[in-house]
Amino acid sequence: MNTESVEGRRTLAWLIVAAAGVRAAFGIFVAIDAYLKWQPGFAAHYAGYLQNAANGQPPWLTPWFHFWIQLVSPRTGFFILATRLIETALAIGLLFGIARRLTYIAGASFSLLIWSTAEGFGGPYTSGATNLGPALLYALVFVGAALFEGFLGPSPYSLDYYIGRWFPKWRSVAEWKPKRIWPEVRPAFDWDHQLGAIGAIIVVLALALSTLGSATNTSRSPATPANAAAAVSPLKLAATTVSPLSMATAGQTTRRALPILPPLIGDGADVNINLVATDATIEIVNGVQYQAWTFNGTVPGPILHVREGQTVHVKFANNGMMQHSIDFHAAQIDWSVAYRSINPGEKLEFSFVAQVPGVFIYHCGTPPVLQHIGNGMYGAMIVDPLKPLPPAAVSYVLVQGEWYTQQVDGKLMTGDYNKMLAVTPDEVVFNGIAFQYKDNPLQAKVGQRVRIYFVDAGPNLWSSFHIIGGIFAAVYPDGDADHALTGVSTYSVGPGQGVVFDAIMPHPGKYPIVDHSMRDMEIGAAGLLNVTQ
Ligand SMILES: [Cu+2]
Repeated sequence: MNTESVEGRRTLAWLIVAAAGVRAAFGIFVAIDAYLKWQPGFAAHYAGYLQNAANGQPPWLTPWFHFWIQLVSPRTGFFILATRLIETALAIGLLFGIARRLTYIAGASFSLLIWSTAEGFGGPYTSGATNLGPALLYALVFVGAALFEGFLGPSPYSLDYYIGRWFPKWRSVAEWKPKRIWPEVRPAFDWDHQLGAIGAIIVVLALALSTLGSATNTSRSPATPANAAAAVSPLKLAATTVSPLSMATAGQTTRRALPILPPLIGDGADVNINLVATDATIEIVNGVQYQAWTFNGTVPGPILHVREGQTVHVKFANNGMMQHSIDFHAAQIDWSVAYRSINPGEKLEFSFVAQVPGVFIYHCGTPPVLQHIGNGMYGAMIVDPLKPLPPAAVSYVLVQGEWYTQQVDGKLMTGDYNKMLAVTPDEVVFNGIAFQYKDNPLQAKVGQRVRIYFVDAGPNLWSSFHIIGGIFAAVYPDGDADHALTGVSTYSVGPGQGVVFDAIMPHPGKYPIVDHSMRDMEIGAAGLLNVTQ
């Protein structure tokens, strides 16, 4: 354009004002984002969001996400600080127009990195997702702003302009064409008009971006609590509303062995336990699979049965894809040593004396623990008391847990960390599979004492344990004979707690065993006790 004519100068001046307005408006967005990054919630959930993004991705992306998880997991502190500093620098660079060339390059690269790691590629590249993802939009805005300002040349609405006049070498980080002749500031119109224009551009962009943001967040599916939770999350993920229960195969559930209390691991003073953290695809309701993180390939992990006073020697190996650990509620031990996280391929050994009888959870304690328990890393340890409970004719072990899912493909699900945070489970289950004891009931005889060792693994919900048509003959909170309660119909078991329930059914029949929290019963926490003559 002819910048010598008054008309040409006026047009150029307007475009430079517009570019400054776009940059400042975007700077406000990035500044808000940077502020949120400095909040404690970001640090607390950083690893969870990264792993959440890795879930539900197509198989060809698996190596990329595993590379990042391996890189970031042992060094989350560094990556959290780096993210905070980069975002803050970007916000300052945009708002004040400092080192704009560097800011745009760093901003676009950083947004692409977020898009392809923490955000999980967003976009129509994963099952069930159609949104572009804010990180990709951010990258496009950085590129667009760079092109716009590169075309227009030096902008008097930037600190770069004044630093460059005082210290010319600065122009190489500030401008796309640093050799261009820097004009004197010759405003073609007064400051009132220019500031008014910048303000108007900021308002228009704010409205446009917020509309766009809400459109990309809600375009995929009808509103549900889970979607609402995902929409307010600082990082978007490709969650779907497909429920595993809605995809369950009709008909008889696969028959599995009933969860009968196994014999003691050993009779002597010492027992050995081998546990391996390993990824496994398991069934969570008839015909629907879930990519779980497990102990020894099952959810719950193996039932560990020992006796009060025995010394338990634990060998723990990590064959998973990220750090894991093991935490025994039956132990009294320096947790910072015994329960420390180990890397894939590493092993860990420790011993403890099972001094306190009862029924206890064991679980992975690697942050975010919510995600590790939520993905299936839990099990039950029973420590028989020296002063025995009344003899039972039959003993079962039920471990209650919750599944928070997103669809990978078809009837294959994976974990959804945002749902875990929002406590919106898709299933609440006994021993990993919804409704499995409806088709394959626990068995007892009339008048027999039937014992249920019960653990609520959570990770989040209390269980209000009840047998419909029955009153427990005894309830032993924590599984200790000295804690016996009688005449209890329904008893609360908190996340991480274990309780022993004794039932003696006076009449034959099929008695529902439920979590009396009705929602949880509807979504899987229901089975049957079949009492025969
Ligand atoms: Cu773990």
